[in-house]
Amino acid sequence: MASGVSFSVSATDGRARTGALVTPRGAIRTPAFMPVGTAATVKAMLPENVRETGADILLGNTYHLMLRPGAERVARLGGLHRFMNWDGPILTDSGGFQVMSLADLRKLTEEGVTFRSHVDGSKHMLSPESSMEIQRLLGSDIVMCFDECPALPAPRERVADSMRLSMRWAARSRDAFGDRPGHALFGIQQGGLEQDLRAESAEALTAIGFDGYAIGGLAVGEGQDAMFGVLDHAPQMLPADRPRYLMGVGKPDDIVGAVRRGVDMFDCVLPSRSGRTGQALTRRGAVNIKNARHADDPRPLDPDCPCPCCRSYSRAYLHHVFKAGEIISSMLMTWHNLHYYQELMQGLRDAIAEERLDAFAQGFERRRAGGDL
Ligand code: PRF
Ligand code: ZN
Repeated sequence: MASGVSFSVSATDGRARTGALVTPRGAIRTPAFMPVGTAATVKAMLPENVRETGADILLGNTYHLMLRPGAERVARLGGLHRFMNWDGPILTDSGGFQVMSLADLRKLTEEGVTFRSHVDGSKHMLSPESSMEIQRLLGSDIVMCFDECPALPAPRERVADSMRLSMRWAARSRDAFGDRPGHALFGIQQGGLEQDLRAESAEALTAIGFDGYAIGGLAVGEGQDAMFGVLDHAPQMLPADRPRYLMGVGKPDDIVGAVRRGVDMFDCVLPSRSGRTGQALTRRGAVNIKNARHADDPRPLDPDCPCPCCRSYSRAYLHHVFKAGEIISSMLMTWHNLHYYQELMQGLRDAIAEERLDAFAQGFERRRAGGDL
């Protein structure tokens, strides 16, 4: 591993692991959920409040920050941590995946990808080399390789060609990253739903050698059964002594299923985005605060949740401020959702440490199936 960064597994339960990824900016307890701070903010939350929900690390995005405010500017202002007032670790995604989903007029070549900004139409280029440089300027603690990922379903030949391009880009990312003590570089496995392509990708990445390994190319339209089918094998293909990160996942039940299959790290916009659109995620499933049945309900979202939203505000109030378009609606709902995710991760970590993950997962399912109060 890069000097100054270490990963240790302290307990296992079946394929699930708990431990810590330690960086100079702090330890990341695993399994970990990383709130998404795309544009140098976890929307509607102060960074100190994100920390209070129990988050050890945030995710930032190369694509968004290179376009606005620009990586050079962030570097001049002291780096992303100082810029956004978050002193814990930050993982940055490399940009390729976001270019493919957000940018206009994309052109993909062996060299990289050219595209027009979705913000102002300006023309840009990203390559393994420029992505490593931007993530260095941002001051990212965990840098992701530059990769490419087709939406599923896709023909096998398209998935194979894309995976092999991503593996050539992984080698170029490794070379361009160089040796940066205290900073980690993660490779990204691709290969769609094809087990042999996943294995080929894992071998290519392991031969290059990374500080951690992501599983990319999932949660792109294949559905949970297909995703779990891949996760029945993919994590085991990656080195057991390195963290495994499932990118862009997921719903609470996706996370529980992936942890049971050996995944250590997650990120997803779901808790923050759904907080802004009026959906609360609770141990009894999703609650749509827009629903008229909440208008006179004096109870909190979840009576057992100790978050500031549930401690002090009723469903009736949350319904009202959502309907009125008040900013506090996004703040309170996001706080609850992020708190719920972090509490779920702590529950998973404790259950693994005490070798009772099966019972934990059963209780998790039972409460969800029971439904909202
Ligand atoms: N690659 C990168 N970022 C990602 C993904 C990927 O495959 C995904 C897929 N779920 C989300 N974010 N670089
Ligand atoms: Zn709450």
